[in-house]
Amino acid sequence: KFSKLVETEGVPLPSKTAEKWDQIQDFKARSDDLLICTYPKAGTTWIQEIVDMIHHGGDPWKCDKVPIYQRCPFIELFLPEPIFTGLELADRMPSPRLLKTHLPVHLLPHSFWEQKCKIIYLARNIKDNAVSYFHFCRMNQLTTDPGEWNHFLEDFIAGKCIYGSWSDHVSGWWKAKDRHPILYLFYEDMKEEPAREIRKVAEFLGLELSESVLNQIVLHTEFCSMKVNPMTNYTTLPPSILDQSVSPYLRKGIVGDWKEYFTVAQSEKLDDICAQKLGSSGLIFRTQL
Ligand code: PPS
Repeated sequence: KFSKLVETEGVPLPSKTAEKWDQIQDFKARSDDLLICTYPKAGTTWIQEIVDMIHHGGDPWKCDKVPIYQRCPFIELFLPEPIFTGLELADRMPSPRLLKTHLPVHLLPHSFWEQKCKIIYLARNIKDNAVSYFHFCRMNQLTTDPGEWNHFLEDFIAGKCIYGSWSDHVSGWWKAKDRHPILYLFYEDMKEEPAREIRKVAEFLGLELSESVLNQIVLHTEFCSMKVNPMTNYTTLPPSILDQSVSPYLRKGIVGDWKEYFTVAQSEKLDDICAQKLGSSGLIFRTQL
């Protein structure tokens, strides 16, 4: 496989990302950049498409000319030549840019803080996030095989997956929102009432949405719409990168799929982790309620 994991400042990252670490840290954010930040598989593609739709007044024809990963470059991603890298794409892009990262808060390039860029963080409950990550690791041909579910879950809990510990990620960004312009959203809230959450995003961006534009965005970004849209479902990448015959990139898109995978003991273990790591922070996920 293309990329092994290399520990970078305490966080496992793909070796290609680690090799270019200085370049990533020197990234020149612009003050009107909007950064979308998530732990992997929290619903990044969903919020990316929502924000791009908001920027284009809800017009799907304007949005869906190119794949989402080109409209919203993933800054620390390095793919095998001749495919783009995130930094190159971002550098070429006119402002205002929409950018994506999975970096934990302490590894974000400093220029984002210096430029006071707006950031949207989307979090997903630990159990569904783990299941989605497991299937992604199975179909992602660039990183090592995750093995069986039980084995993967142990690695996930130990923070050995790419981008490290889920709880450090969600809680680090949660704390940062008190000091920076960060809109912190939850996948479960978006599933419950997408229109309400889309309105929050528009408000954060200082934009107003008419009812008809809002409805259009809700319809265009529903799971079933995005699943069949080649500009959002990643089928434009070859199977040598993402093998969708193993598992589709937009797999199920639901809350509670974890119940199909977890034993009672595993579920209790993750509840304990959330209680210990998030307990005093005020950060509460639906699975904990
Ligand atoms: S990545 O690679 O980290 O950027 O992947 P990411 O987009 O964060 O996560 C993929 C999961 O998000 C689900 N998804 C959606 N759910 C509901 N509605 C919409 N529109 C939507 N778009 C993406 C996707 O199905 C993956 O979750 P699972 O549980 O695996 O289906």
